[in-house]
Amino acid sequence: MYNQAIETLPLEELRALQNQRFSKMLRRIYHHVPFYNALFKKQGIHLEDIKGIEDLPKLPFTRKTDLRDNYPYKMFASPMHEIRRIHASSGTTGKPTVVGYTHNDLEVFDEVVARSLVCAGAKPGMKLHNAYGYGLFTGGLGMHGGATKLGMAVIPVSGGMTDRQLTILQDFTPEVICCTPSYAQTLAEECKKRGIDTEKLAVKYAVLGAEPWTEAIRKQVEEGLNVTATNIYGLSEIMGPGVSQEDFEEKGTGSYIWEDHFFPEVVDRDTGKPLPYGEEGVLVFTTITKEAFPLLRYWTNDICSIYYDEKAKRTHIKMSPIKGRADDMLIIRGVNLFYTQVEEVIEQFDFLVPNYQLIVTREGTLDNVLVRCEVAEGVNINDPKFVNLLSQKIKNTIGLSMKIQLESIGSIPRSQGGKLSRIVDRRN
Ligand code: DLL
Repeated sequence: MYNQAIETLPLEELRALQNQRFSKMLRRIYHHVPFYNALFKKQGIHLEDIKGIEDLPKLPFTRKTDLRDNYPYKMFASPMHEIRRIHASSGTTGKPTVVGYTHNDLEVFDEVVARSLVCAGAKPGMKLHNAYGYGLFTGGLGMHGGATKLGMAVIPVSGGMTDRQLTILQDFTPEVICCTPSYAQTLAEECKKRGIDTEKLAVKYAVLGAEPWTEAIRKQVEEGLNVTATNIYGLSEIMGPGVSQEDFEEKGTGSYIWEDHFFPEVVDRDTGKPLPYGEEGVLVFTTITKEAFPLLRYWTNDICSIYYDEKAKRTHIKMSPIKGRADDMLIIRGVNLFYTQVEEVIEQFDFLVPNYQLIVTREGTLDNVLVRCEVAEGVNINDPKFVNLLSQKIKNTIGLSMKIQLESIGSIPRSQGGKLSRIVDRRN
């Protein structure tokens, strides 16, 4: 572990630490962020009534629209001369969300990424092939800082230019690679196409995140690149990558949330009521150590559950893989649908590979989904048996009839380096 004392801190001590940090954070936002000051006054919230994190449900959520309304710097709790870095995440509409970091914030960022990298299998002395985008996106510089802190040699490749990525992967002998899962699929596929013997590559671990992915992609990437692949989660508003990370020896049991810095809740998406551990809802974070950009009960819109895993190496809470973002959820004939649900069905068939796309159309008042999915090598796309198997399974597990179009390898768009959109919505 990178920070054994903290990562295995007994729960009571962790709670005490969180409470102490939370109380400080509350005072900071009240006194330094006019938005929160006005909100607390408007809602009649008095700081002395908030005793600790157990009182979080009494406090309001912060939403993406609040950040947009306070664009670009009005949510900052530190003066500009204390800000050392600015990142931004572009939404689908309108202005980006701008986030800032003080020197201390960047130290924390490095710490949580260093912890995450060790959790993923990395060690000091190894080389990191960093294929997350550098720039305003937090992925590139975020992973870079944490890897440096851990004592790795960072190869700052950034995303895209697949030819160059493959040369570096072979010649620079990195033991660890990080990129989006969809780009790892692209790299795995290109290795195969070019006859690169992945047994000969030094790379052993892949740290994948920034978009939802399931076991189907894990299997494809692990086999295709000859690596152990784990999940890294995060968002710019809360920090960037390294809010949570899956352990390479505990694959499939969820990702540790570094809860000495980011306090999680899962709430009902309609009522906002906190849900018990293990129940699926919207993930909400309160940052308890951030200086420049502290957020109270930030509504991530990401759907998952959180739970303690008694068999785990660390004491921190875990989160399940993100099913999708609430605003990316499709409602098809009254049924809620995340694309990861289709991916989970695809995983069950050896004749399919998880290169797929959902095309949503509307005929009259009825919404339809067409699943385009590629087949494994040598599978006949015209054999109705395969279409029937997939469409039946989708109907039985998701409860929706979808049209299926099987396609040969290479037909469906690939990630060119960053996040990949798997839904094409043609309804408007
Ligand atoms: O994607 C930060 C990051 C970089 C995370 C590199 C991991 C690796 P944003 O661009 O602000 O930040 O996007 C954040 O991406 O709210 C989720 O919807 C999604 N997301 C991030 N990681 C995962 C993941 C970065 N592991 C948004 N699984 C988040 C599923 C993820 N979704």
